[in-house]
Amino acid sequence: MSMGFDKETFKKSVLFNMKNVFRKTVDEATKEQMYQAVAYAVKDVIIDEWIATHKEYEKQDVKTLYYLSMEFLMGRALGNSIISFMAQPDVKEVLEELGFDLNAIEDQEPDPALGNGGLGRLAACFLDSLATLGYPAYGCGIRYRYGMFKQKIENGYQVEIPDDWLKNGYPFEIRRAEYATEVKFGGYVKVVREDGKERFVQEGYQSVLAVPYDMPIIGYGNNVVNTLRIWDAQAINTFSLDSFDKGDYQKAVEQENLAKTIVEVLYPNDNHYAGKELRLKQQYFFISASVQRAVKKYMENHDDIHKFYEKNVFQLNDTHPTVAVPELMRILLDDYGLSWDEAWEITTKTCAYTNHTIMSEALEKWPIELFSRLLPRIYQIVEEINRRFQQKISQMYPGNQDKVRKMAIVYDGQVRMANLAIVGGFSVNGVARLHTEILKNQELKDFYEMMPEKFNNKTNGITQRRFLLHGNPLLSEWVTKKIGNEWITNLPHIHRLAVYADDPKCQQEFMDIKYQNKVRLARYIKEHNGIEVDPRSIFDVQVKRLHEYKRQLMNILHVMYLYNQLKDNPNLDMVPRTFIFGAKAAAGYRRAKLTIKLINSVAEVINNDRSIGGKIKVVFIEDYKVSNAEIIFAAADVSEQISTASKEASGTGNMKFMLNGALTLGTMDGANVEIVEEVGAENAFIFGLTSDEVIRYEREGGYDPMEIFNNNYEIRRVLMQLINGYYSPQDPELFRDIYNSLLNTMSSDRADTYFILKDLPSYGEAQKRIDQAYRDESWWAKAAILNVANSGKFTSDRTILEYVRDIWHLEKVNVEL
Ligand code: NBY
Repeated sequence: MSMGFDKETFKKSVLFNMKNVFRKTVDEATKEQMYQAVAYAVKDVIIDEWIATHKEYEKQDVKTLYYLSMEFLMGRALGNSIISFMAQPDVKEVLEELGFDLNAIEDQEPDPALGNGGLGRLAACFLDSLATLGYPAYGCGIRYRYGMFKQKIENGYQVEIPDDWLKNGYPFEIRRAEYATEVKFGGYVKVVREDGKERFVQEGYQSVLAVPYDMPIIGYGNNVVNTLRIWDAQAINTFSLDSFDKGDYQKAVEQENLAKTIVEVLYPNDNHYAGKELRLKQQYFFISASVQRAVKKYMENHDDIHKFYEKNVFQLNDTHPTVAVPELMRILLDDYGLSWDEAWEITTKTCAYTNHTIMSEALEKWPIELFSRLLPRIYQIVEEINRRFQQKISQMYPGNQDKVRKMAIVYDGQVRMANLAIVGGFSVNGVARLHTEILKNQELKDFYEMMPEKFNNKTNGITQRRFLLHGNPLLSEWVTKKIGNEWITNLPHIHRLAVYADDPKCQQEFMDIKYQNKVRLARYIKEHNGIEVDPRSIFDVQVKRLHEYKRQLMNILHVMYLYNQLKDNPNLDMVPRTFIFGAKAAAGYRRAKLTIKLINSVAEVINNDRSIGGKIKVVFIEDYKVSNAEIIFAAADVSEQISTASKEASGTGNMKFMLNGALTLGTMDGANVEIVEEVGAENAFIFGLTSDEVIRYEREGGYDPMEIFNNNYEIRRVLMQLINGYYSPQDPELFRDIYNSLLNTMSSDRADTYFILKDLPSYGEAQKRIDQAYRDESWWAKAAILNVANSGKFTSDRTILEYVRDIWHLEKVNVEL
């Protein structure tokens, strides 16, 4: 138990906060008020540790990581915090004594959803591991007024509802007005000559005030509390008579608007670059504020800016924070008067870049017209970085214009952010072994040849504290009963479970727990979707963002195929199956939204057909998010990880399922490769083209889906049902676009870009193997236990230790109270 916690003190604190915040006693309080009072009481518990942690960092003059990310998909803080100071049973008791149920209180918290999907959630897992391992780190991001939209399904269609997560205030955050910082946009650059030297000054600009809010990141049982710092924007000189008089009325209003719009909303695209001006403003806004603050903080306790990199490291979470490179250069050149070479050495020793995708539509490229207008001084610096880099290319590859064309930072009227991130830092990493190899050998081949020493792999991980300890209390207790609790901070220890995999009693216990978790999910589905599902059926789950490369479409086409088989033969011998989907589509991604409609249309027909004896059910869970994800992973039998090989950089959902004892049905893509390596191919269901095969086809201009359409009757039958009104009698043309995308005909893309028809037969075979395998309960239980037992590699603690060893070089800190 953490030293800061005492049950009676905690109870008093809840009562005190209830009175102080709401002017109420506990028996008058609503559940929402109770949640707030408990959250404030939690803050009371950790506040001294939070202060002590930062005192200790200062005292030891530690090197600090700044994890720069547009997204932090934190999920609820309350339950996780209570677990971190190891007082869950006590808090539960206190609440019971006050007449409340802890789960119901946790349910009152809005999910802070300042992220889209994998990339944002990875950032959140990393912060958890950093604090638990005791490493000095800040998460730096944006305090979006509206996070990831809430998804409603109406008539089978996705409807987006604004996520007003700050509506009732967020009790865990603290506003730090004392660190407010000005960020400048637009205007022009003036050259000032001072004692023989040129200085560059931005004039005629608009600016906003960046105001940070801090959230505590609580380490597990170690008194360490790190900080997630997210920036809000405020108008700088709220418009005064003064500026009105000077005729600056227009500008004052504009600045007011800029502040309001800049942090208004998270862009809901994942793996897709949209090129919106406001997005670039968001990027520079939080980066300028974070970098300015990091430099100031460093200079408060040091006198030599040249050694900045010895005490600071910036990790760029994808290219979105890449303006950190020219922004640090700007501060060093313009504010500290360093020479270019001095500034460049510091910058390139401070910055490191993580790549999360090879999808070409995700590559960030800003038109120089827009970039230079918004960030005139930054653009000059980028031009100079580019000029010097092009010179270097020419030296290394004399006369090779092709190399310049491919690697230049500014080219074809665009600033290429990935190239800038690679050149401006000392490290480039991919997020799974296969992904990093593809970067080195295909996408970033030229850079790898020129600077191989920068490239390294860091296979992603997840925090077992949230995704097992908090999300799956039954399994978590069972594991601890069998092997002790060391797995909580040392996941590879969970391998000790392997010896129980063959034990019939343990198998039974494991399957009972899985069953209870399925009952819990069934209850959730009944409550939220009004659909009855049978917890004795196989729970086959695909939850993740909706994207064509992730191939939810292949999954539902297979369901349509199975349904046809059942209609032909209602006595078909199959284990009842519940196909569970959960996915948000980017608001402007039409085909993804149509796929959601298709899934719901198929569900509607199948779930209401009594003739198939309930052998298949299809459920689309509304509003997939971190809080219901925890319930879903715990209840899954089958984990669908079926992306087109080479497209999913890593995946992290795959790891969460494995940790909860689901078997992977997947392609050899991303981290699936390493999952199979750990658990053994015999304990997973692998199918489909390999990444080499996909890449070869792509080089040759694709394959011919029409051949499959011609020769495979079952596939043809399914595809025809997309256009004959089978699932949309009122509008037979509804799914025409999906049909066309597979076969092609008119669209500009290659037909079946993601090899869905190509992989469908082998996917169907793998599904059959699952049906057979599940009938042998003992085999299944053994394989499931072995999945849990072999998940040790996939803790984000391991990932962080590798980043620390190879990139960040941080020292562990002990915090005593
Ligand atoms: O990052 C995901 C990858 O798809 C997944 O394979 C990997 O496991 C995960 C963590 O490394 N990428 C991802 O989630 N990307 C985004 O969410 C994203 C968001 C916005 C933009 C691009 C990508 N954007 O350009 O606006």
